Amino acid sequence: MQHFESRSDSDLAPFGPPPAFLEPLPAGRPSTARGITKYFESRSDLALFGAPPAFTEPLHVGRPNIGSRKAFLSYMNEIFSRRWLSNNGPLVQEFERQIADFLGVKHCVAMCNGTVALEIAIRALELKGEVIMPSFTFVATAHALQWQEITPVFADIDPNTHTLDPDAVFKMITPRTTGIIGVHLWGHSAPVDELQTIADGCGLKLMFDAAHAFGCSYKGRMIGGFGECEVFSFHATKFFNTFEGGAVVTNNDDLAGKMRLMKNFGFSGYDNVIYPGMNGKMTEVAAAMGLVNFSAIGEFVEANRRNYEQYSMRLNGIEGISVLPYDGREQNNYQYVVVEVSNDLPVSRDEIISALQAENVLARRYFWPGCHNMQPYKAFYPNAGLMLPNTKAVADRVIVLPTGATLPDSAADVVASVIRLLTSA
Ligand code: T4K
Repeated sequence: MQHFESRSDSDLAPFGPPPAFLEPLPAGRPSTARGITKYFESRSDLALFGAPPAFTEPLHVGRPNIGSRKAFLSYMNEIFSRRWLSNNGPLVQEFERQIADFLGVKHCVAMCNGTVALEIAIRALELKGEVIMPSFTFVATAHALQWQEITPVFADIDPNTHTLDPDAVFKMITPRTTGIIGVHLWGHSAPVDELQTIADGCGLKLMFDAAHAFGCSYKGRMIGGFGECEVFSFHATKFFNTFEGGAVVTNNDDLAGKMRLMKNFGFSGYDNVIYPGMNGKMTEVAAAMGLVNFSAIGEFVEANRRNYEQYSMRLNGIEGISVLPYDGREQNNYQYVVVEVSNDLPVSRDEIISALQAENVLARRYFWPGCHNMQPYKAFYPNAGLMLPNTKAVADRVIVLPTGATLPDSAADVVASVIRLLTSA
């Protein structure tokens, strides 16, 4: 087995950069592998060793789900006729109403992306000093704090759920701590009740980065109504997208009012600025995309669920490989198919990714190596890793696989065949 010493991203695509995903694609699903079972009989059948790739087009993690083009184009005509493109237009207002209803919350404040939504929520909650969060998340969670000169303090995760470990959170509290940001990673809820108990007991504010968790529930209630507020991302790569977009949802009237001001420069009516603010507004085009996609989320969930079940069925039988399970008692969007690779295998996680990428299955190692190993956090807090053994272990063993409505049926077979070949001694 070939070993790759370097861990840079370019090494993970041994045949050069993947073809651009922005190329116009033919209608329908990407072409499928040829005769999968027969095709992968020996290692020489792997693209890593020179065989043609299993898929002629790249299968991306985060390939956007797109609802009715016709409905979207009809919204575009409406927008052009109305000549109202941004600044709390009618489509944004309708989008906010539908999302708040769906989540069962009082307020949805739509924004231009999830990161700005996080920044505004953090600011509106008046967090300062130190805020505890997981290191095992997309770096935007940490940046939203650091951007406002608040210190992100990284607490370790539970290796079984990949979300914050409440005991670890408790240990990181100091007199400077003002809040906790739980992350519902992969759409799996953070330990909401336990974090709320800690927050209440220590006088801290609790909010959630729910970027991955639109359409998911915690103890039967939709994620969105927990903590002081919850923040969604509607980025193109999310299960439900508005091209770029985000929202803060909350049941707190004052907080919602404050955030509405903050996302619009602090304007309260013409020429009247009553608050420091920025530009966090969602456009009408984004809201139109949101409305169209919102009406298709049932189909998106169904496609993701099918892919997750296929992957689980094919992969869970392979020694040392397991798919992180979704809790069937909850509502899930199944957007992240997360595979864990045991350290005991004769092949490393990164070698598996290289082999999959060679087949045009562009698997990712989210969220390696953890925020604490990225700049500026690595320089600011060089010893943070000492408190994060589970973060390191999980970040080193995770692979995220492509899913979504356009995934070919054969993807799970290909991935399983490749991994089976690599892991057989
Ligand atoms: N909190 C959490 C926990 C998050 O995961 C995120 C975002 C945020 C906060 C911040 O929310 P936003 O401000 O983004 O709304 C991607 C996304 O850009 C990012 O939104 C997302 N998390 C993160 C998990 O994934 P990258 O750096 O991995 O993006 P990139 O360009 O490598 O694209 C990901 C994959 O998607 C690639 O395989 C290509 C494919 N893709 C991408 C786009 C944009 C497509 O097939 N079509 C597309 O249009 O961050």
